[in-house]
Amino acid sequence: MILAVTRQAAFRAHQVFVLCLAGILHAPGLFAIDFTGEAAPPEQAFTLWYRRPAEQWTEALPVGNGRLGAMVFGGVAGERLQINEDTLWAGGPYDPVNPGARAALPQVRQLVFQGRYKEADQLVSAAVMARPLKQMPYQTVGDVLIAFPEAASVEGYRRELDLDTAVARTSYTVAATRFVREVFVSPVHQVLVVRLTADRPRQIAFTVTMATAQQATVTAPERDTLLMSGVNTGYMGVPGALRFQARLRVFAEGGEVSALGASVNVQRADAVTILVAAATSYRSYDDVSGDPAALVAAALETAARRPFEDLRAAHVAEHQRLFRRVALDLGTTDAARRPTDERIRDFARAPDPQLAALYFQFGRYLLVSSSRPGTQPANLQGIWNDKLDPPWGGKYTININTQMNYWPAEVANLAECAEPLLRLVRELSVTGARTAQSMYGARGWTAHHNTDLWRASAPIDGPAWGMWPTGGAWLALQLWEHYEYAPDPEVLAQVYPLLKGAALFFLDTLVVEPTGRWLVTNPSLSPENQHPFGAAVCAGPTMDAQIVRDLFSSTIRGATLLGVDGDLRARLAAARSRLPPNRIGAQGQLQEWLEDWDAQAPEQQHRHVSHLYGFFPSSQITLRGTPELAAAVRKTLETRGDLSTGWAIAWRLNLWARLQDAERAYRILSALLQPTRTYPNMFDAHPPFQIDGNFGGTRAIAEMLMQSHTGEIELLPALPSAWPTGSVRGLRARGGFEVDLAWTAGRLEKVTLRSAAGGRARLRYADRTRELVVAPGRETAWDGRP
Ligand code: FUC
Repeated sequence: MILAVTRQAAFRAHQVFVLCLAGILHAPGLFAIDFTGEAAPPEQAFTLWYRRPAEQWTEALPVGNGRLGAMVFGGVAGERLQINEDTLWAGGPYDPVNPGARAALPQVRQLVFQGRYKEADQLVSAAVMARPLKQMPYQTVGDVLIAFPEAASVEGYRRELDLDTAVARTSYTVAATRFVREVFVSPVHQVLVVRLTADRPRQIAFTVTMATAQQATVTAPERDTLLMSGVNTGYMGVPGALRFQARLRVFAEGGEVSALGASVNVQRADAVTILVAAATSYRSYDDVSGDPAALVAAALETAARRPFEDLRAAHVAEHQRLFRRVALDLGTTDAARRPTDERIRDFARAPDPQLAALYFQFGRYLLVSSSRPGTQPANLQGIWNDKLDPPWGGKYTININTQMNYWPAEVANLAECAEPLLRLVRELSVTGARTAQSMYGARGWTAHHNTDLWRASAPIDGPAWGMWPTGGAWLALQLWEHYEYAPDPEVLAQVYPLLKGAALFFLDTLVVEPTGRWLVTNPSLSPENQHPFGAAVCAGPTMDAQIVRDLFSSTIRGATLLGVDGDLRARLAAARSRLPPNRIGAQGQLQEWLEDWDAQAPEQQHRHVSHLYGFFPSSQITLRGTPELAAAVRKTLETRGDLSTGWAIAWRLNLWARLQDAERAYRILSALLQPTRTYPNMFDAHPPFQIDGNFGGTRAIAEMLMQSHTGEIELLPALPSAWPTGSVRGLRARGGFEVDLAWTAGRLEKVTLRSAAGGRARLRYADRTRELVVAPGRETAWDGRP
């Protein structure tokens, strides 16, 4: 039976359904489910688990294959699977450059150099900002909702996410029948898979529907099939240009399957597999001619030919290929036997080193599940979002957040997961070349503080956020870092043109500041921080000089390695020598602006620590190389304070790890692992949810154990007393090395280095150094002794 459901009707039905579920699950009285008989902890230590279904979205468990994602609630009366597809964003291809920007910029520059910052801000606002002023948001597909028969009492309930298999599992007993429900999203077969089983025959019964707030219809074209078909929404005057489909099919073993309105009903089955595929018509940032109907039909057809066990085995094998590269043991206490939400609640009170290891592996799990070769990069929420207009649009904020998402990729041995970032930069270098030309009359390419699915690159939101031309350059530098970890000529050939384009933009737009000494960016800002003169817009903020210095240096190095662009190298070197240096201000701090304004800035504890970029993730400033500047970094960090929200704490944590202050770093990690900053499902709270803090925290734990930014591999540089004994296998260091470490009573026992290509490494442990030569494909060890 085919039944068309309007968007409103579907949404209303969805709301009623969710309300009913909420009522059944949580209302005391008639329909309240009594949870009795506590389930034991799962056997696999790297598992998130709970004794109650999720009520809030931030309690639900994320699964994903980089492209397709779901949040699993694990209810008993009903299951809610909130679905995402990584190309379902609002709008369509657009170019937001303000046509008046180029004419206005000379006057803006002049106002800035005259110190008339508020006027400069106003002119940027009136004539330079993008049209529209906002970029397109990332959106949810909708929900798959499964309603089960009433149960008054449930025994031995457990809901879990096994990070090692990437399978979410809900299990419980009702009336002497044990039910098990497994959910995963296969990177191999490109479908979401739900498997329902029971330990007695003919016990499985449910009704499944799909609901969405998108402009879509839900129909049941076959007795076992549901089809959601819709279009995305327009936003800020940019019309929606995408079509999308989600297609669901039910495969029952035994029992009866029938369509009932726009739902499928199953009675008396022994076991059931549900497959869900979703796709949009997005092909690339300038092409929306894809065929979502063909894509979902093909994915379902291919997956439907395989028995459930094969689908599961293929999924687990592909997940483990990446996930199992790193093993981390920081020690285990009794606390590790308790449910995850209780451990987060108590982390500051009782020793629970395994929770930090779980947080590290969860970060790796999230990267594998939200960013794989061929998918979109992980956005502000990875791929998980239940809204049409999520906080900050769920976009790519490139003045810290997107960069932080990829901070763990190299060191935590998931380099492939950074491929979507490489592609994003390549695409931005095309849209950003238009922006460079039409806004600035410059060569090369630029992107400001934000981008979206359509690779918009003009300044948005307002002068204090958007008027920052350095976001693209920072992204390009992450690709250089990718090369440093695996120095491969093919990677260099891909990355070099992107660096060169970013560098050309600055060669053309840097201007001499009024004293005639320095070449600076103007207009720009120190991300999102106001200086004392009523604006953020300024000339030559420290972070810009740091990023441009790194950019010129790596472009010169890349050109030298490739033996190209001799003239350009010379021009870049000359310009680099005129960039303002890192300077120490009157308070002993690292100066945030060209002049020493720091002590007068209105927000002394601002969440951004942009000018500390030079210390982390960059290595322009190092503990042993530039000790005075490193001391100034410390002073700035003291003023900024340890506590902020999610990602801002994670950045501080990485900085303290680089300062090699183990106990301070651990204290900040403890602040990150509190309920105010880590939700029960371990998602990072930058209230609400933002995934960057998870990734930043993961990188920081690696930085505490091993650092490789100075040309040496430093072993256990910030090992806190809370982790006296432990081991790690499979971290990666710059130069193409894999590193295993084992330590006891706070002292290194053994380091093992591996290298596919072979190489020479200089190791540092405490005050000792040692050179090791690793033969290609072999390993070499050191016990850390003289
Ligand atoms: C930056 C931050 C905000 C938020 C946003 C997505 O602009 O300053 O706190 O994280 O990105």
